[in-house]
Amino acid sequence: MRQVHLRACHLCEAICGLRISVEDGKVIGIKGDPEDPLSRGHICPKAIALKDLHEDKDRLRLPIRKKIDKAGLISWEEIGWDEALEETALALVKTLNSYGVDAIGAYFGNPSVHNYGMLTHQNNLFRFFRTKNRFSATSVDQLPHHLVSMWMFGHKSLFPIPDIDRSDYFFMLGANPLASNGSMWTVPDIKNRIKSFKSRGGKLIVIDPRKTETAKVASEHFFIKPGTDVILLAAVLRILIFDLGADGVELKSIIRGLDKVKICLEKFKPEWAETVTGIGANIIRRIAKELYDAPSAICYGRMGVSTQRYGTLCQWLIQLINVVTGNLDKAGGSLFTLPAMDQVPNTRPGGFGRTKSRVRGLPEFDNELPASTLADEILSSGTGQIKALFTGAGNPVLSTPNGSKLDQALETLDFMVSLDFYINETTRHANIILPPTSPLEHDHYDLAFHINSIRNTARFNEPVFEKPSNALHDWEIFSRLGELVATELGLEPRPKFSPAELVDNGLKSGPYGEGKKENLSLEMLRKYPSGIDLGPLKKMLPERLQNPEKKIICDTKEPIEALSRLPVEFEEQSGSDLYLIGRRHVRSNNSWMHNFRRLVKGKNRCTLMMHPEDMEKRDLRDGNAARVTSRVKSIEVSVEACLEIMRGTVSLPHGYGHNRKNIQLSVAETAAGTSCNDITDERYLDKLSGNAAFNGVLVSVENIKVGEK
Ligand SMILES: Nc1nc2c(c(=O)[nH]1)N[C@H]1C(S)=C(S)[C@@H](COP(=O)(O)OP(=O)(O)OC[C@H]3O[C@@H](n4cnc5c(=O)[nH]c(N)nc54)[C@H](O)[C@@H]3O)O[C@H]1N2
Ligand SMILES: Nc1nc2c(c(=O)[nH]1)N[C@H]1C(S)=C(S)[C@@H](COP(=O)(O)OP(=O)(O)OC[C@H]3O[C@@H](n4cnc5c(=O)[nH]c(N)nc54)[C@H](O)[C@@H]3O)O[C@H]1N2
Ligand code: SF4
Ligand SMILES: [Mo]
Repeated sequence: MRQVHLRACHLCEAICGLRISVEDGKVIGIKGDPEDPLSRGHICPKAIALKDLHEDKDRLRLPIRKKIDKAGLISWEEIGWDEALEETALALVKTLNSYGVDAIGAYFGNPSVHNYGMLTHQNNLFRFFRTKNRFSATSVDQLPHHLVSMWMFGHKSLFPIPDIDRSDYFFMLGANPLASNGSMWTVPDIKNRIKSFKSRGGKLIVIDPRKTETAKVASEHFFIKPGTDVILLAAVLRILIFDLGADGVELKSIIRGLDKVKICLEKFKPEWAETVTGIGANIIRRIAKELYDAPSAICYGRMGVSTQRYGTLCQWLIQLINVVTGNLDKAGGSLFTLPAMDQVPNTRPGGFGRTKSRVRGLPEFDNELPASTLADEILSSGTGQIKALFTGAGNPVLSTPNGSKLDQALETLDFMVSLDFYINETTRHANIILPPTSPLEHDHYDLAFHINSIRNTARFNEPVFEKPSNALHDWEIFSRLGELVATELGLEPRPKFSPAELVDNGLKSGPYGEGKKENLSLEMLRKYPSGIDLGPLKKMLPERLQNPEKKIICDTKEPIEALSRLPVEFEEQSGSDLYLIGRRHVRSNNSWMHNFRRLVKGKNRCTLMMHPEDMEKRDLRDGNAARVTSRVKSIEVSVEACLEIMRGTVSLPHGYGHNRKNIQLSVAETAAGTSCNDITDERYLDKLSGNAAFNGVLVSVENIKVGEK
């Protein structure tokens, strides 16, 4: 019998609604759900691959333990859950008892934020291991957004969300939502939203060193020299404040410390910005004026400006632009969400720099250290050295800077356990891999992405398939491990609640819960599996601000000092070298969706895009093999001639490099590509936050044949 299940796609931040048809226990079709209030039927090609993920022969169904024979050959044996969990719990407790809590390291990857059970239940285990050595994909991604939100609005998760559906003007830097489907901005069906924005007369300006898919549908696109956006943004803010007198309009009475920002802006004249960024002073003036004059406007930046050497200053300046133009907390500008499960009042606001990493002295944020120093903390001996590592839903060997150093470091651990359903470039180093259920076998609620959404919506989905008898969900693995560790330590485990029960409580006590007109509960959401629309984003200031003053704080010491140092500190990176930037493709998803034939078929996508003039100087032709060298290492890649990339810049996607030994990704291995994070630099960071700077890494490129002559 055919059944249609309604379920969110959890693969990216767009959280599209799906209609999954199932017959005889098999997925026979996946389509968009037109009833979903947010995605309105939109999906991208990755959604169909949920079937492939579910059926993938390489996906682990049972725990495995590594065996190494006398000749050093590695094999894996399937073991029972009891054995696997006990061995893991004992190894972690042993590490704790022998070396102290900081000897236990943890790294959580991106999908842990897309799987609510991993969020709700991590602490069932980690409440016993309050280690300083916690790492996650945050510090190779959106760390600057959290810091800026904490500094300005009083909470790490208070993100201003671009209200594109009601806006008149959009100034977008370093984002390519047509490929990524939006980030820190849950905005499914972005292509049509941009289309209707433009047909209403909206103007979209894109700043990017590559003429991306998004730049192509923009009203105007300007190339920028990688890593220089901070100067552009400071120049725009200077014009707004100095020349146009922008002061926040209606926000004026709740802004604190703008005068201090103003003092630091003096040097950022548009003429200087032109020489640094490559964007004309007259264009910078015009953009500032248009932002000022537009009835409503958005300034938004993503990976291209977050993961570069001034990531935090860029995000801070972006929000200051939204504030002074009066576009924060305004329809058509950027507004805060009010999610049905509102974590803002119930979670830690975040903290910064309260501890430092042992080896390099990098600051903590919200009890996590920058992933760029994970390898150092494993390799450098001394008190606090990581001896045992827990990874969950991550692949830092391919996704963090200088991944090959981490690759080597992982081999030196006493013990490693990975919560993952693949043997990938990272988990191959584990002693034990604990595979959770397939995503279609557990229920789903988007704890994280309703916070970033362009409308307030809520949706809960039942599992598509029953859980197999011998399988555990991610959250059950955390619970079981927590219980075992508690027994070992003679402590109490956390009370048993399922993620669904926690969501039910959160909904009932939330802003649309019991006693409110919506009366939301899990029972209610179950009746509407396409989701419930709670309306457009609304004005919420100053009440929503989480600092005691209820003010928008502009004069936080750290960014103010960094901005005042910038004119003297800003070094022109120069020479005959090239800047490396990343790119995303709609059929790929970080490092882990290359094992599905329907997504990877076609021409090689792991190419180094390069402008023909830069190629000619290096005697390179389209398709040639080239050696790309950074401070860290050299790799070999195939070059792709591209007129749409700025001269002096080269682009290589991340997440490839599936040619390492002993992984088990049979399709990915056939189109292995090269890991661009073998040449990104763990010492090239956004200094203010410790976030990775993937974009703007200096590299040289040479024709391999020429180089070898
Ligand atoms: N050069 C460069 N590097 C980058 C980036 C870049 O733009 N350029 N982008 C960075 C960004 S933004 C990010 S977010 C990171 C991502 O980096 P990571 O989060 O470290 O890696 P992913 O590739 O997302 O790997 C996800 C892993 O989770 C597993 N997984 C998937 N679903 C589940 C699940 O439900 N449960 C469990 N237990 N496991 C699951 C997959 O099998 C896979 O092994 O990469 C970063 N690295
Ligand atoms: N298909 C697909 N979708 C995804 C992902 C994926 O891997 N594949 N990953 C998901 C994740 S984890 C994330 S975080 C989001 C990321 O979402 P986005 O940030 O929207 O995606 P990117 O493609 O990384 O866009 C960054 C852009 O910045 C540009 N850029 C590079 N350097 C600079 C610079 O110095 N200045 C400026 N102005 N621009 C620069 C790049 O050319 C690129 O176009 O995407 C999510 N969605
Ligand atoms: S855009 Fe694609 S991958 Fe992202 S949620 Fe929608 S269907 Fe899934
Ligand atoms: Mo990300």
